[in-house]
This record gives sequence, structure tokens and C-alpha cells, in this order.
Amino acid sequence: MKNLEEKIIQADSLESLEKVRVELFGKKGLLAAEFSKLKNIPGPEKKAFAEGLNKNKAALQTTFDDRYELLKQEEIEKMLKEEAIDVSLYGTLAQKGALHPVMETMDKIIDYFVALNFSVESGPMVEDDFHNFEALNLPKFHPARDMQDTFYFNDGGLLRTHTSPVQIRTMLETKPPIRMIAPGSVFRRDYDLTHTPMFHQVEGLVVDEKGKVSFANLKSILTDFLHTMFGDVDVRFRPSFFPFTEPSAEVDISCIFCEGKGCRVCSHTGWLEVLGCGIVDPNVFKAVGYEDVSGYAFGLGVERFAMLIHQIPDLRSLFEGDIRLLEQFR
Ligand code: 2U9
Repeated sequence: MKNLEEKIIQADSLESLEKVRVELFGKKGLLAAEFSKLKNIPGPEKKAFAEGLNKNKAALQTTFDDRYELLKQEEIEKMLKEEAIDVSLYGTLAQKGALHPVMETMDKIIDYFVALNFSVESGPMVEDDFHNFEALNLPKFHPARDMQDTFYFNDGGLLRTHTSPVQIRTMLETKPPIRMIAPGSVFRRDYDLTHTPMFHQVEGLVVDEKGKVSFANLKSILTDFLHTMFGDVDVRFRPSFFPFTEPSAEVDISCIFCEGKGCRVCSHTGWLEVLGCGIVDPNVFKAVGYEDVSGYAFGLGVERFAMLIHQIPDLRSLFEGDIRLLEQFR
């Protein structure tokens, strides 16, 4: 009996305890063997033998149950220890992204015009000849229409070369007055130090009854816009030419790197060209069926703005997806 209790107490895992259980309490175990002796025991001694066996069995069962509880508890504690999570440890931090400087600049430009009650319009990037060229007074022989300058699809479709078709679509869909900007990607067959095949523009258009919109309005809004974007700079309007505006102007700011003294960035002129603008050509209004209206329009390249604002020297670094560039704009 002592010997059997020892067996139970010496089991040092649930696994070895289970072996002991089978050995003692199993169908072919030691206790079963003892009980089977009962039938050969003569009548008078049978009762005492059976009582003794039952007592021993109950005692062994208690020892077994206690041992089982102890080993089970130990196993649970061991498991909890192994699987414990130390919530005070630092985890691996997820890499945090940043808004691309071109998008950040675009947002800043949009915010300025939204505050002045301009609507923000968008349109398809795959355009047709009418919306991208014809309606904008870009005649059939214009070099911009050349295969060398524009991405064409086999069916005559093309990738928009400016966001101006959005203004055409807006005018075709709504009546004047219009105060809108069209931000978005545009595509040109150009790739060198200062040009990429895809870049971003924000164009603006204001249309109202004839006489209500003037070049003076255009000058004043763009001057204020450039002061908001670049701070206390000088602004000058130079006569220029665009097919969709007449008269047209290009807009310069005094160089933000040398304050107009002349440096490499401004090619020693003291000025940086940042915008194009003008009074909308009557042929454009004719193409969309607008009568007795006048309007002004402007356009800018967002990459150029971002490069000037953040002093990014190489345009191509904006398109390489190098995380080291983005990390500087967090
Ligand atoms: C309509 C009528 C007129 C949009 C204009 C410019 C002048 C211009 C350039 C700036 C740098 C393009 O990204 S860039 O290369 N844009 O100089 N854009 S006026 O004139 C419009 C547009 C739509 C219906």
C-alpha cells in the first residue's frame, strides 16, 4: 500500500501520473487484480478483505486526486509563464508615411481658392481632341497636337496635356457665373532635367457677365495668391501668348533664393516664372456656346511650386518614391 502511494507521489508530470493511474486503477490494473481475488476468499473473511480493499482504494484515490490537482496547477502556471505577454515592452513601430510634397503643395493651393469660394472640379485623364485642343482654340496645325508632344491612343483618344478640358466640360454642363479650379495630373511627351511625362497642374477659370471680369481682377487675385504661397515677394506680369487667352501674361516672382539679386536658380535674372494667365479668348466661349460673357483663366505647375517652396533642386527626386525624400516632409 505504502509502495503504491509512493508511485503516485513520485509521478512528476501529468503524463507519468496517467501511466500510474492505468497501472493502479485500470481494468487490468493492480486494484482490479486484488478485487478479482475476492471470489476465492472464503465467506467469513470476504467482508473484512473487501472492506480493507475499498479503504485502500479510497485512500489511493485521494492521494491520486491531490497529486493530479498539484501537477495540473503546476502545468497551468508553467504555461502562463511561457505565454505571458509583457505589455510594458516596446513593440515594432509601424512605418509612418508622409504626404508627398507635391500633394501637400496642391492642398495648399486648393485651400487658397476654396477660401475665395472657387469650386474644385475634376474630369477624365483620357480625353478627346475636342475637349483637349479644339475647344481651347488650339487649331489643327498647332505643335502641341503633334505626336511628339501628346500621348495618343489608337482610337484617337489622348492623355490630357493640361487640365483645361475640365473647364470646357464644366462650361458645357453649367451656366455662368463660374468660379472654379481644376487640379490634377497631366501628360506630355517630355522627359529631361525639368520635364516629366506626368506632372500636376492647377488651373483656374472665372466667367461672368460681359464687363464684370477684368484683367485688374486677375492681377489682384494672383498677386495675393503668390504672396500667400511665397511670402513677401515682388510680382510682375509679362506679356505672353497662349492660344486660349488674349491678352495673355506670364507671372514672375522675385527670386526667393537671392531676393532678386541674381543667382543660379533664377539664371541671374532675379525673377522666377511661376504662372501663366490671361483673359479667355472669345473663340473658347464660342466653342462652348457662351454669349455675352467675359472671363479670366490661369494655370500653374504644382511640381515647380513644390520645388521652390521646399528648395528641392532636382525635379526627378519627386518621382523616385525614395522614402528618404518623404521622411523630410513629415
Ligand atoms: C480655359 C480657358 C483658358 C489656362 C491657362 C496658362 C495660362 C498657363 C501653364 C503654367 C505652367 C501650364 O503647367 S504649365 O506648363 N499654364 O500658362 N494656363 S492660361 O487657361 C485656360 C484654361 C481653360 C477654358
